[in-house]
Amino acid sequence: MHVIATAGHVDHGKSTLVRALTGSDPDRLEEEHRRGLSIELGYCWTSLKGAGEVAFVDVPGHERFVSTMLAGVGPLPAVLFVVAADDPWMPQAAEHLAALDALGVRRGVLAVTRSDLEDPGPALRRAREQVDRTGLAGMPAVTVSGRTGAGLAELRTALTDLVATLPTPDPTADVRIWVDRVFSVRGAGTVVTGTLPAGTVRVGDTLAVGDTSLRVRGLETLGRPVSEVRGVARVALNLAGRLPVDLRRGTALMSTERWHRSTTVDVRLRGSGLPPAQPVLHIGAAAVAVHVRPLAEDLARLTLDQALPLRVGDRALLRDPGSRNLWGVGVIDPDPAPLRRRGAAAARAKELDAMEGSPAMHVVARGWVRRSHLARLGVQIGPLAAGTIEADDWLVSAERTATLRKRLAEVVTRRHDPLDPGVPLAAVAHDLGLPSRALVPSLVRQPFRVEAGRVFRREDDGLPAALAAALTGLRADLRADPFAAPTADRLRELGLDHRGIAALARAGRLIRLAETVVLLPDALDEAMIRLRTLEQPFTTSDARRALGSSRRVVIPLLEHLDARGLTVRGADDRRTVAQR
Ligand SMILES: Nc1nc2c(ncn2[C@@H]2O[C@H](COP(=O)(O)OP(=O)(O)OP(=O)(O)O)[C@@H](O)[C@H]2O)c(=O)[nH]1
Ligand SMILES: [Mg+2]
Repeated sequence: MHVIATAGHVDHGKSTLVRALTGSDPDRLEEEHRRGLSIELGYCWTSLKGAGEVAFVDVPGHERFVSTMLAGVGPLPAVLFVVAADDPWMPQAAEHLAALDALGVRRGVLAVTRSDLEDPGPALRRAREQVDRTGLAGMPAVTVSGRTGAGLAELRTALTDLVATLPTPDPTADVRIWVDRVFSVRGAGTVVTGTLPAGTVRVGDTLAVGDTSLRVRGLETLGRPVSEVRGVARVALNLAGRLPVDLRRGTALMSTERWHRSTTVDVRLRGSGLPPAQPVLHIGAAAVAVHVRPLAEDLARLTLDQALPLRVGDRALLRDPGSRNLWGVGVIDPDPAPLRRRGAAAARAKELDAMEGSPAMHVVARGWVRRSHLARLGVQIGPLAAGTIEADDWLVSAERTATLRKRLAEVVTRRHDPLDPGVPLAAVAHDLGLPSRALVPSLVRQPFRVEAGRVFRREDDGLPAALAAALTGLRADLRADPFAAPTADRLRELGLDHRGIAALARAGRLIRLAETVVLLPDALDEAMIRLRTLEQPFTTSDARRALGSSRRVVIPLLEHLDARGLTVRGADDRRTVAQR
């Protein structure tokens, strides 16, 4: 399916043309018929040979309904621009054209209608001249009559050609539907409609409105119930759940946890001069009051009255309702850091210049950031820039990495203690202010290394001479019987006090089972081999016999094995070797 919006001055024949193309009336309201003009958005569809189904969002042309018009064209990439043959170039034709241009709409068909009333040549030339000054320059044109049907075949061909040029959206894309209509259906509850630009929605899916999760109870497209629909499509969703009270046109319905909701956004402005301090931001079907802080001639920070799910590359427009002036907006960063220091705005402007079109710069500008957060912001990180490090969903820029490596050297050196060698990863992460300790190993470079959750300097490798001698003595004692832990007296004789034992334990050279009960690390493997030969579950006495050791050693040894998940202690104090 394809979806096209209409645009053009009031009374120029948009709705009549949509009716001629689709056979249904986009003006549904009694008031619209009575007043002979469109007030709300209208939705009709038809099937075009070679193009499949094409739906139209018919917009009102009256100057009072510009906001509604913007909600209609906002989510759509293509337009049917309608001009009357029997009228001069009119203000809302100009306003609509400027809005389409600002929103970045580049594809459309120009239809000069009411050609049964007057020669369409002059109107076509006037419109062509205007259109060619915009992003829609060169758009194909047809002359038609909504009343007699003249030129309709050519218009259908032009529309078929138009939709053939529209890109096919990704069916796996994250869903964002700007609601354009909300109504209640007796027996079904609340139904909302909108355009699904990309992605897939299924009955039973959960979609979010703000922080609220809603379930898709029913789904319709083009008036038919379906179980699944892929964008682009017009959709009507029957929603179940606690509906927010402010659910209305402009509300965004989105895939849960896939979108960042922006209240501050840095943008590129297109248009003449700077917008006023408080214009209205129109994006999708939403219209939100914003505060503009200029950062450079054509860059600004917008602060939104309401959070919206915005992504890098989104096109929007700013409108000053007083002067009716418009500015195009291109989102560069939907989640900028606050500007604190003086002169920060100028520095930020430079950064934004570099960020536009460069996903890698989003990492550079932030220093570190979660990959999943960038995905929420719509930043598609390609291959990482040289020197960028990645761990546990975090990316750290090459520049930040270099600084962190210098500081890591300082931290590890400062915290160095010869009797407690190595600095725990958590302590390093804390001192560096890192968001995750998982990043530390990637920051460690020679002469540092990571072992057993600690960062060591190469100098730490050699144990102090006294400790090395004590360890040699201990090894000799345990050679014959790995479970004959030396007594407290023997440890003293070997020159091992509490600090010495703790240092060897941290360095992974011995296992400390209790205050003065120590074994060599490979005793654990030997213990497991012997315990496996026992009938399971086994008692403490069984274990003592199998290890040929005393309760002084066996009880803390079994507790140590329990703590490491190697054995499992039952209610009756019997144990089983863990299955793994
Ligand atoms: N003779 C003739 N009249 C037309 C033609 N198209 C529209 N009209 C008439 O022009 C008037 C306005 O037509 P609409 O289709 O409602 O115009 P619109 O652009 O939808 O107007 P808004 O939605 O209010 O902006 C109606 O009275 C139509 O009958 C046409 O091709 N020929
Ligand atoms: Mg109309």
